[in-house]
Amino acid sequence: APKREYLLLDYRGANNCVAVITLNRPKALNALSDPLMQELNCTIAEAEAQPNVAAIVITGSEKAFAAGADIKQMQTRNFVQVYKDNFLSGWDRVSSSPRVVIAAVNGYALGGGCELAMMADIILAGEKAKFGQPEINLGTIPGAGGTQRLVRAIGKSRAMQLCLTGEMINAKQACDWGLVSAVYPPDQLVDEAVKLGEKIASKSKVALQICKEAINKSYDLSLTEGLRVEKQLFYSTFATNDRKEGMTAFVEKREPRFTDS
Ligand code: CO8
Repeated sequence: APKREYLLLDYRGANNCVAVITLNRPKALNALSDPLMQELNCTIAEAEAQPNVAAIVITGSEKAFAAGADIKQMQTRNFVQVYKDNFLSGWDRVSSSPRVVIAAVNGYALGGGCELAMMADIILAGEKAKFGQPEINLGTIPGAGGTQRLVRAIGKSRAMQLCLTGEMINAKQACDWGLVSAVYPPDQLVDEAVKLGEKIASKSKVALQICKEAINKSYDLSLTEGLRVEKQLFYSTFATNDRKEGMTAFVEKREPRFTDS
């Protein structure tokens, strides 16, 4: 197995259907550095390649999901360096996973940490989670979706307020605003995320992937275009065995046996 320095990977749930990636750079509150993000990308690819894996949970510690991009790494860089090196390119790998990605956020999800959580399909939070985009306090702005995904998640006025003040919101607020879908006691959060992953894993993987693709299109397209794409993707499920099995099982009053084909 590849040596991992900044995170842990294990498989949980029935048939090991849920990969759990735990960010593990405690000394820096899981600050996201280039090496950590490279490791995360490789680990996601490894988890995706397991035929049983339908969902990937990304979590951190109870103190921090991730306290943002590594400020010490960025401190001395200049414009030409970040521009030439295309800094942050590849940091959005999570958002293009064909598997279902669940962020289980305990503690701080700040800056790049909040952005990483928003790249997931579903965010669950622990009661002590804190979300924010504090880049403005550093004289900069969010660079991996904070000004874009946050607006879509919570609306313009709230996104403006968070990004312009750098203030944090707690888990309850994040849930009320629709940034996260549920809040759990901190010590139960990862188990709940795995349970959710297991439930999702009982569906047809091909249907899950198509469904994700359709929902993600709503971010990019007008309603008319989005509805058109949805219809085509819906039709495409009729090319799968799983669609036939799902409807046949319903008619025969039994559980479907999906084969991901
Ligand atoms: N980068 C580097 N080191 C960090 C970071 C960070 N973002 N956050 C915390 N650390 C380090 C601290 O320097 C400290 O190290 P040391 O012991 O060597 O001094 C250690 O972690 C513990 O931190 P604190 O002592 O500060 O812990 P506190 O409990 O007192 O405070 C806070 C916790 C409030 C979370 C505080 O650490 C903090 O404010 N951190 C910075 C938060 C922030 O500004 N984040 C935004 C960074 S900019 C950014 O993310 C740009 C987005 C780019 C895109 C990313 C794509 C995924």
